[in-house]
Formats: sequence, structure tokens, C-alpha cells
Amino acid sequence: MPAANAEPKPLAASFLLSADRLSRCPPDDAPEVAFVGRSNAGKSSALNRLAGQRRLARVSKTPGRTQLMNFFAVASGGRLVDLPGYGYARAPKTRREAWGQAIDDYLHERLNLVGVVLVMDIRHPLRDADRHMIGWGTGRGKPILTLLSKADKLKRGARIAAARAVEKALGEGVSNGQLLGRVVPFSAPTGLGAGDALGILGKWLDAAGVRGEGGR
Ligand SMILES: Nc1nc2c(ncn2[C@@H]2O[C@H](COP(=O)(O)OP(=O)(O)OP(=O)(O)O)[C@@H](O)[C@H]2O)c(=O)[nH]1
Ligand SMILES: [Mg+2]
Repeated sequence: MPAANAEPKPLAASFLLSADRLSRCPPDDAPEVAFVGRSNAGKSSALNRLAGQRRLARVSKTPGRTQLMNFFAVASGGRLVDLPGYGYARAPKTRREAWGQAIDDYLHERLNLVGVVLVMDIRHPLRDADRHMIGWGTGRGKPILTLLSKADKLKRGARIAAARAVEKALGEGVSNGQLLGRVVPFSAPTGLGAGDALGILGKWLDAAGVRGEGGR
């Protein structure tokens, strides 16, 4: 394989805890990167790929798999947080409201949230809830890395066109373009885009002054 395609080392991570509400999250004392996106978009799969472990976060064909906020300690410092997906219409309303509240509280209150990985299916990007999320991130000054997941489902030309269309839409809709990093076509099974994503996550965690405590 040519060196240009070599994937940087995955982030070694281990499961820390699950929380159904903000008060049950770990102490807000280590930099965190949260994975957000619609239900079934591929958040847990992306996290697993970046951590180099297939079964770290639970993945399922059925939308609504991740029902709690799951925290993973990164060995070199900081945490990754797998959040439940938004827009899962088949969950009972009360359950949806409880998740929505937990995610909202997390995103608004967490002081050590250093960046958000927005995962969108490359074939169905920028739904209303995604746009809402982008508006939230830019409004609060949180950097967003956009992963266009399931890119293995499209041919190269279509992938590039999809990424350009999303970049254009983001550029037009957002005043503070600096916060929106690159739009990265991503595939959990092939590792496409994983190198770029790891580079960005590494910078976020480093910039937050991680000292190798694993966030414990
Ligand atoms: N082909 C392909 N399938 C993917 C990719 N990422 C995820 N999937 C599949 O999409 C489905 C949903 O993946 P998850 O990672 O569980 O999605 P999620 O966003 O965590 O879903 P919730 O936890 O329900 O919100 C599973 O069947 C995955 O195998 C990808 O990059 N390529
Ligand atoms: Mg999940």
C-alpha cells in the first residue's frame, strides 16, 4: 500500500461508563469529543474504526441501538463519547424526549467538550436535525468534523460530488466557516477517511492539553 494511504495509529480506547443523564456522566474534567448524528448514521461504527476495535461501541442494523451516552477513555488522554442518534421515530415518545433532553443537556453544559464529530450518511446528508446541530456548534464556537459515512456505498465520483455539495451548503449557511473543518467521506469497513479524522481528533485532544491520564 502506498505510504500516502497509510492510516495513522487508531486511538487506543476503553469503555468507561454509560449514562442516561448529565448527572450520571463522568466528572467534567477531561477533554471530550462527542459523536452526534441521526440514528443509524454510523456513529458507533465510526468510533470503533477510529479506536481500531470492532466491538468497542455497539453497532446494529436496527436504528436506535445506542440508547445511552457511552464514554470511552482514550489511553493517550481524553474521552470519546458515543451519543444516541436523533430522529429515531419508532422509539416511544417519552423515551425520545428523555434522550433528547440528555443529549441537549450534555451539549449545553459540558465544559470540556472540545469538538463534535457529526456523522451523516453520505447518501442522505444535511437533514433538518443535522442543520440544527451545525447551527448549535457554530453558535457555541465548537469545532465540527463532518464525516460522510457509508462512502463505500458510492463510486468515487459520486463521493466527491456529495462531499462538495455538503461543503458548499455548509459554507453558505454558516458565517463562521473556520469552525467547520473539512468534510470527510468516511467508511467504517474500508477505513476511507479514517486517517484524516484521526489527524483532526488528535489535534483537538492535544490542543486541550491532554496529559495521558485517559480521562479517568
Ligand atoms: N457499508 C457501510 N455500513 C456502515 C458504515 N457505518 C455504519 N454502517 C452500518 O450502518 C448500521 C448502523 O451503524 P451504527 O454504527 O450502529 O449507527 P449509529 O449511528 O451508531 O446508530 P444509533 O446508535 O442507532 O444511533 C450498521 O448496520 C452498520 O454496520 C459504513 O461506513 N459503511
Ligand atoms: Mg450507535
